[in-house]
Amino acid sequence: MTDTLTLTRPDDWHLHFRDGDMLLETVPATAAVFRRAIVMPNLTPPVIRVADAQAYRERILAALPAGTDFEPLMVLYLTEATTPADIAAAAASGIVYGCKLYPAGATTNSDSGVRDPSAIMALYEAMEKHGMPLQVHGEVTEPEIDIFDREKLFIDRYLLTIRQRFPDLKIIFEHVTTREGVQFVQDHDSHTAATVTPQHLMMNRNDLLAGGIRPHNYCLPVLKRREHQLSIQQAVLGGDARFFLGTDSAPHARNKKEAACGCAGCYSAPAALPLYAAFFEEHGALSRLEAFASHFGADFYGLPRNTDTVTLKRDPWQVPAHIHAAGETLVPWQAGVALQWRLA
Ligand code: OTD
Ligand code: ZN
Ligand code: ZN
Repeated sequence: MTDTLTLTRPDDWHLHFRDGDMLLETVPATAAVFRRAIVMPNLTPPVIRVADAQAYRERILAALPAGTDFEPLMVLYLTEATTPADIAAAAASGIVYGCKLYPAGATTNSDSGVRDPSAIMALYEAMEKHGMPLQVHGEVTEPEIDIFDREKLFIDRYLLTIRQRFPDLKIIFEHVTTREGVQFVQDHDSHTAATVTPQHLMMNRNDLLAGGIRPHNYCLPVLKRREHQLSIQQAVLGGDARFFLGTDSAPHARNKKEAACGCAGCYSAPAALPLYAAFFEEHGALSRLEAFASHFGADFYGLPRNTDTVTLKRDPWQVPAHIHAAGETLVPWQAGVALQWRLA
């Protein structure tokens, strides 16, 4: 049995750091493991212009422990007021690595997003021209559409057209949750990829709803049926390079999650790599972890792979029951669960 595992240092291709004092928790937690992260822009107010991204980047860097070489990869939040000139400025900035499409109302702080994703063709065109990747939250938002069908409908209604009209645009289908999402990525070329969260790999909707409602497993897009989980697992375990690590780690205070109307989001950063390692090991595929965590994402974004390494040791530990941060209590995802792998 392998007892140490040394990997190229991984990157997190989808992450929510939040802002203010919370950065003192989230930034060190991620930088302890990951060399880079795609930093989601859904703050209040959102990160819309290059100047917002620059200022947010500085706040993140200021929260780094001394001697850490973590690099935040910033993202602009597309709104109905975003212009092709904003995209050009982002491309020229050297700090922006993508633009995020939030259908208005789809997830936390998405109210400033786009009501009609087919009404911003000029932005996709500018992104294609400037080599700016498009990160997509792929769900329709009409209240009458069943929440379990929203991802598939988004693909049919919007994404296939965008994919066809802008063949050179890099599209990342963020936090894929359905068989149809997996299929969409697999049906297209090397310009189409998906990030995969630990919760959508390791869980299905029974883990949210059977035997009691479990608010700490509630995230958006919501966990789906087991058959969808299996198709995500199959793509990842098969070593398909278009599927790579993106935790979607998204902390909310405990009282906001354990509530009558609980917030969506799993704070997975404190245990992210050991959690993914547990999944790969459980499926006899530990040798596939490195490419998923450390190679495929960088290759897709056209960035160099990291040259340093991290080491995991087989040394059982428990995900902490709670973490105090910014005057709040956070319950990390999988709190109390015993994990075999620990960062050396
Ligand atoms: N999903 N929570 C959040 C974002 C993500 O859709 C997402 O990317 C959040 O709290 O920011 C969540 O459940
Ligand atoms: Zn999302
Ligand atoms: Zn997210």
